[in-house]
Amino acid sequence: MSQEPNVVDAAIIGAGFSGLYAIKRLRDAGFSVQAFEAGDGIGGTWYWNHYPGARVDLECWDYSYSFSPELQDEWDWSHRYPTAQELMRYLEHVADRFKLREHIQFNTRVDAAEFIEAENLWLLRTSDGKTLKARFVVPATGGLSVPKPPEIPGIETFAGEAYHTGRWPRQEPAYEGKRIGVIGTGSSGVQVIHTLAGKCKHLTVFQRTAVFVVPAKNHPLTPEMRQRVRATYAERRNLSRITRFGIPAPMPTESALEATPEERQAKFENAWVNSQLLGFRQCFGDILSNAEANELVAEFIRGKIREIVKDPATAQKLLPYGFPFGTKRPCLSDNYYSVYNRDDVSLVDLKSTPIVRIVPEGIETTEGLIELDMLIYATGYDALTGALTHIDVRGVGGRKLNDKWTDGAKAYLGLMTAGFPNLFTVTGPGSPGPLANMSMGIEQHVDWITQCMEYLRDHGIARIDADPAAEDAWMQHVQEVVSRTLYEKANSWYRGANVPGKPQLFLPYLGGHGNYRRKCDDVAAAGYQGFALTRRARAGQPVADLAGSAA
Ligand code: NA7
Repeated sequence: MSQEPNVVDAAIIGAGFSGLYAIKRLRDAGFSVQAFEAGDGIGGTWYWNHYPGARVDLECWDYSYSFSPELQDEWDWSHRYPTAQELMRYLEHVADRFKLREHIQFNTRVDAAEFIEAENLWLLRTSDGKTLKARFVVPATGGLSVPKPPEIPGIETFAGEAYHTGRWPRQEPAYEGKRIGVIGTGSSGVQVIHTLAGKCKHLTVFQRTAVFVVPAKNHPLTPEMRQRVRATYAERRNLSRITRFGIPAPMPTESALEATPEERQAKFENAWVNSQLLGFRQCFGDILSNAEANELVAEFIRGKIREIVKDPATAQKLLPYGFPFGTKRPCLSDNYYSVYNRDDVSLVDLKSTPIVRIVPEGIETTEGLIELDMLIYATGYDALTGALTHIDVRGVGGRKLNDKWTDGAKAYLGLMTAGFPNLFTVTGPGSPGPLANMSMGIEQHVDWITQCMEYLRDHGIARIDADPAAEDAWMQHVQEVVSRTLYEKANSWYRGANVPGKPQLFLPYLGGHGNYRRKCDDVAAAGYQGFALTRRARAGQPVADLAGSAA
């Protein structure tokens, strides 16, 4: 499409799951593409998060690309939940098989992106001191890519080794014989804890909020298991495209409160034994919307914790309270609770024993010094918006994205933020994002973006921007939907509550992957309703504005 030198059709930021697929789809549709990746390899989230025990928490059949049946058939997953390392091998294979690497410039960060209105082009500045112009920008930057350090005084004084799970060193550290402290008990912390317990001299867990951890039931896959899935893969994917969570499991409608105690017990017990991330939520239709129904699940899991953890005082500290089950992502682990029965693992409950400061020798709590050789920060991310707000993005009139998002991020359908034309926010604020299968959501977004760019090319349209009114209405709808659930009762990263000073707004769309996909398709079919399209100027003709109508 682009005829000018040093101008590409699409600049893609990031070479993880979404960046790789964006390169493929846009290139195959005839667009020139240039991707930038800060790391020295592909993989995105999986490149940075390869800490001990890092695994995906959706089954491999679902957390993988669906665009190529050949790819599905030829790739043999080893486990139900693959490790970060295996996911990296998969993504490497995808990059090689579809010849994507030649479009990626590694070790290069996009520092700034400025929209040049007169040209309808974005000017990107990269960390190698160069610039590039692009008609479209596709930040495939991921929702969990900017680590959030713990806000603890003295952090810089620690004399031992210190790592954040989201920036794990390429050279695996040695753990044997070391006294290791882990701060944080979200998904990353839980995976680190159950993996390092028994592999170091002593493990001390610093827990601020106890989480719900359900069995992973991870296991190796046999050729027969793979064959069973392959035989119905197409149906599985088709079903996933219409469900709430983007996996092949429709949600029930019956209420937990209408079931008998015996029926509930049987369903919960089955969810525990045949566990998976959404198992408990699939027991009844109101687990995420009715506090009483939710508490039944919460109490069932607390009962399991009491059964597993032998020391009642430790068990008590591990019981999750203060937020409904499922409103922070539950964690998967087959041995998390039982590691607390080991003599070489101890738990510090920061609610009763807060950290005073980090010192060269370790962590000083209100009950004294805990000496450590290694500190692991599993303290999460500046999620969903962090990757974009860390780039100096300036749209129409030089407006900074950070200024626009001061009171909370906004994007129409999670795809575009008004005033920043031709910039697509892949799985952005207002899309289901992390509250549905991310790999499904990524493909849906990249497909939509590709089709949109094809439409613009075919209709001589130079610029597309979200209509501010449509954007406001959509974000209001996002808030209305979440208000019908229990999600806002948790201080989760879904609403920026984990980052001090970050505006608090619930960003993922909870209307369900299937409904959302339909809405996006309808908007496109109606000539991009809610978007303003501007036709390319021809000699002697003024630029025409087409408000969300077909050309
Ligand atoms: P999360 O889920 O944000 O968890 C971070 C954990 O770190 C959580 O337990 C936090 O406690 C804790 N934390 C954060 N800051 C501090 C400080 N300053 N002191 C003590 N503890 C702290 O991040 P993860 O990396 O585990 O998982 C992110 C997602 O990746 C996950 O949801 C899956 O989708 C995959 P808090 O709960 O805030 O009290």
